[in-house]
Amino acid sequence: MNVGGVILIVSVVVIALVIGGYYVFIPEESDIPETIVLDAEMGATYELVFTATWSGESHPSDFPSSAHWSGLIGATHNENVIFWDLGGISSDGIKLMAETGGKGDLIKEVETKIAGQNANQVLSGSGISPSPGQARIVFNMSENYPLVTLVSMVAPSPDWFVGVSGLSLYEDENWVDSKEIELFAYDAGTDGGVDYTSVNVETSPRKLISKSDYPALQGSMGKFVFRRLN
Ligand SMILES: [Ca+2]
Repeated sequence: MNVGGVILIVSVVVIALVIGGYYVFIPEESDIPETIVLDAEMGATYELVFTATWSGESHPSDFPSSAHWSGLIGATHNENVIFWDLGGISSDGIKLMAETGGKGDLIKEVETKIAGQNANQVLSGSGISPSPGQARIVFNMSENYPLVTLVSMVAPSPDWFVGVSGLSLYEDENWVDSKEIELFAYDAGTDGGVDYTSVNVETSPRKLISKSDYPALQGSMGKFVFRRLN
């Protein structure tokens, strides 16, 4: 073998090692948006994909022309707090979210719980417009705050929303790999409107949060899929 051949072989091997090493050492975090601050002390990082299937095909009766979903809003927290619950009374934050999609009051409620060390962070993301469609957020979980609450308004609607409350991503002393939640419409009990575009009818006192009994809104509206990234 001549010298040129040896140099060629050595070069190929070195390049292969470099390329191999390069791929081996790329951190998995590289596909997480840079805006996410990683603070995963004994924690985990998750993505949530909200897939809305609500459409003129799935819910043909009265399906509104401007069907969309308000921006995702919620929190990571511990079991000392409940931001909403089926059979409970809506807070001002849930009322505002369910009636208008506004996040402000719910953010204040989460911040109060953060100050009391019962919540860790506000979760906030984009909505979906039009529906059907998808939205995605990436967030960190800490072992002291293993629960997720996350909601989005059915829009337009009087006070209807979907979401999860106190969903645990930590089970049997481990972070779960994934969790899929089928979404059904709830009625926040704060507005008596009976169809998508009813005028505002303040419900006072507030009724209990319940599954929507609006005939046009029965069945799955979509799903939340939580998936552990690292
Ligand atoms: Ca209502």
